[in-house]
Amino acid sequence: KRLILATRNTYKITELRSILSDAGLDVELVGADAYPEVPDVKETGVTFAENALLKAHALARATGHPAVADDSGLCVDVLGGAPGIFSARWSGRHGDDRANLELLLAQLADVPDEHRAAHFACAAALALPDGTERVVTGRLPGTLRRDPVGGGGFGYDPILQPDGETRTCAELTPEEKNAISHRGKAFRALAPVVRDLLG
Ligand code: ITT
Ligand code: NA
Repeated sequence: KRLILATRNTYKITELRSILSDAGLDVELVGADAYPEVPDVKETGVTFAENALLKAHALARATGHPAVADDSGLCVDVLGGAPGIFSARWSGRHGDDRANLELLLAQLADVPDEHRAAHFACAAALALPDGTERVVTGRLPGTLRRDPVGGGGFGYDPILQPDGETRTCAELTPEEKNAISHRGKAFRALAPVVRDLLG
């Protein structure tokens, strides 16, 4: 059985493949890049769950295969949850991780360490071609550093230090990050749901 991963973000594809195959799903995992003719959907939702469902439904409808999608971001307490669903385009340039991270650090320059709590959030959605849908969420709580540290991961990984860690997410191995991450939690919760619905 074929399951489409409704994302073009190569880091996410790598993370999702390893999380879903660790969960023992007996399916062929195919990235959205295998369907270049399917246009990207606009992320017009106001929550991570709405956006994840929009992406999953669009791919499932267009390909005739079940699809899973992720919508995720960084939520900063002192900014009332921003950047949130706007994390990938916080600087105005979608997908420019460096510009997004640097703008956020500048905005938080005057915020003292004890007020730098933040979390990564992820909604993981499954959609079937017949319109059936499921969505679950996961979180990774932590504190924001003042300067980026570490070369792994993507996005805001170099500035988020998970609670209970001395390293940033960008200093963790992929296995260590998957074990505690918002995306790991959400997709490990989604895996049995996928297994049940795909039979
Ligand atoms: P797709 O829509 O194709 O999945 P995208 O990168 O645009 O790719 P999102 O809309 O979900 O994905 O944006 C997520 C943004 O949130 C991403 O660009 C990062 O800035 C941030 N983010 C999400 N998960 C992260 C993680 O595990 N580590 C660091 N930053 C993360
Ligand atoms: Na998004």
